[in-house]
Amino acid sequence: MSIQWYPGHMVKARKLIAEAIPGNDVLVEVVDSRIPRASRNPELIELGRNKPLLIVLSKSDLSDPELTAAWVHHFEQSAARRGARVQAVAVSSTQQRKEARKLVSEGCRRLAPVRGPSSVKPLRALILGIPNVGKSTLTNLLQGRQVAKTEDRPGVTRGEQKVVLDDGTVLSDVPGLMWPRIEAPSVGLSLALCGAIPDTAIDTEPVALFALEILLKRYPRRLQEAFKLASPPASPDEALDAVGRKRGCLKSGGVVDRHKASGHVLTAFRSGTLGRITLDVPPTEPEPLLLPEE
Ligand SMILES: Nc1nc2c(ncn2[C@@H]2O[C@H](COP(=O)(O)OP(=O)(O)OP(=O)(O)O)[C@@H](O)[C@H]2O)c(=O)[nH]1
Ligand SMILES: [Mg+2]
Repeated sequence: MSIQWYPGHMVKARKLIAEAIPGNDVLVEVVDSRIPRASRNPELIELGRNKPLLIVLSKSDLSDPELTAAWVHHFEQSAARRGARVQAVAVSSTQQRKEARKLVSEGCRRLAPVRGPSSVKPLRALILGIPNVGKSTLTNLLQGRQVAKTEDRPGVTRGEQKVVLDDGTVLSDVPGLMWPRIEAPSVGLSLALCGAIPDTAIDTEPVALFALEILLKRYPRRLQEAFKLASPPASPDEALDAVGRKRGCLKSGGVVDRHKASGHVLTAFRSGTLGRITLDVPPTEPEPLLLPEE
């Protein structure tokens, strides 16, 4: 099944971002650390091709720490092989502001050494990425107070918001940008599962089945424990029915309400109840990821 979500405001967002890129020294691309491959927008990669890039893996409190470290390594290795000006760091909103500030500002300084505190010109960084990955949350974390509106739904930020940090860095938070055609079904499902596409734009059952398939393969005990299932389900379908029965999602005649059961699976995944999970596994070899070239 294919999942697409490209509402009208995305066209405006794309134009705004394309116009903002040239005026910045570094692009800070926020990707969801649970899906570092699926949450990279190919259009943003293309638009930012000639700019130094700091890849920030967000929501690292929700992803598998070992795989997050492996992704950071992978991005930097792939970039080093191609002589690309790319750095990668992982952050979380649960982190201390000082620590996040240090990671991001050191990454930016390595990418644009002629800007910033030692220069008369302040560093200008544009925070971009797909919707709901935590761009505005990162802006607030770096600023140390709530300056940008955040909410747990995609499409919250609608315009550009500039913030000046106390070291003079000018940060711009912009709307999240999706791309018009998501080719791989697994990418659409991953984006929906991680909340980058609103539940109102999708059928939640295939998304829950996708999550259950991964859980059964890679984390079967966690699934059993989180939903207190007596025995390990044999298939995603069986798992969804078992979750529905456990959570009392029954229609008349005792039939499981699979839509309601799907909601429980999605909530458990997104809230971290199922533990720290990374859906995208990094390649073992550096791959020719789309990155800017020196
Ligand atoms: N657990 C966890 N949640 C986070 C983290 N960062 C952001 N969030 C949550 O993710 C949701 C989206 O955050 P936003 O900062 O609004 O995302 P955004 O990328 O600005 O979204 P748009 O403006 O819609 O493009 C909010 O509910 C945040 O609280 C994080 O590090 N950990
Ligand atoms: Mg935002």
